[in-house]
Amino acid sequence: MKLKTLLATTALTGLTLLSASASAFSLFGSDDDDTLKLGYLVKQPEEPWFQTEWAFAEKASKDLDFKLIKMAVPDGEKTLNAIDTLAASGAKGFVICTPDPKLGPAIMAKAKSYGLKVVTVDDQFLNAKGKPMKQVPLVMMAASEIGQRQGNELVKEMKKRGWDQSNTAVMAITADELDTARRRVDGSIKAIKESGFPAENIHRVPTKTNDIPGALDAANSLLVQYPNVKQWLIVGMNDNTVLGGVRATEGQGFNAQNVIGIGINGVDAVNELAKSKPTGFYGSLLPSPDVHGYKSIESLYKWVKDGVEPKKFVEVTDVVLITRDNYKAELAKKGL
Ligand code: FCA
Repeated sequence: MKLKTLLATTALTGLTLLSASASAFSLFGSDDDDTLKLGYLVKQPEEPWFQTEWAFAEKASKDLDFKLIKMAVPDGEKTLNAIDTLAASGAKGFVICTPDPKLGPAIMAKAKSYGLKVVTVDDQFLNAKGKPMKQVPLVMMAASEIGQRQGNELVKEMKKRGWDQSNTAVMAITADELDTARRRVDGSIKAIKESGFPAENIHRVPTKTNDIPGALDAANSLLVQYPNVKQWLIVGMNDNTVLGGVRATEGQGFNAQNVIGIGINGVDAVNELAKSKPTGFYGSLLPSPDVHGYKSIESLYKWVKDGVEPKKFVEVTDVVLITRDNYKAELAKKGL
């Protein structure tokens, strides 16, 4: 299925669920209906990344014959309400990408009170001391490695273009409170430094929100501080962060000739790569949202159905650089 059709279908089913979510019973059936029900809760349903996870979780639900309940949980209150709704519908567990890792203990306490099993995806829970809750199963991308790959690809493209490193700078848009984001960006900066790039030309700026507007604001505040930079390399934890950075450089008159941005997620960059003219967004690292979506819910299913405990940590390492030249073919390889 083409990515656009797949995402549109997922978004529509997601919306139907959301708009009707007032009544768990009318929506998902009651407790005495014996179809197995499992939830898939995501923090940012507007990101194609999460829509792709949902689509592949849906595929698993068809292959394995259970009912998938997709829910958007953009904040803590919605997350805890969603768990109540799931329990009332008779669901036996859920996969979650939490809107805030610090909600981990509250989510686990509520899930436990209803006897629901929990598998986390993408973002790891933190306990009250701010330490990872390693006892909760987690499926996530190899954050540091993918970050390093981002750094290496940026340097490779910069060298290919023969840029003078003395007037080139790195804009690294950070979100350090999210562990996976911190590890990706740190990995990227490490790789750039190791290539011999001047450390004093690497500038970090935190984003307030993990979306394009947040990253755009962060990037704007950085750009005004360095008016003499002639070329920018843009680092960020995902496509939207890097897209925000690229949009900010465009506002200052930069373009595809003097900006190289490489995102992470891939599926969130399709519209940008499909534009008729190239932009400063050179490409994106496409990991495996399909694997995350399928494997996480499959492991939950086996846990609920057959008592097989999931692995505590599944790290997904596959990643491919997609650019304007190869993105269609690479997405097609994954069935997107
Ligand atoms: C985090 C990011 C998402 C995606 C995911 C794998 O949750 O916010 O965009 O990169 O990790």
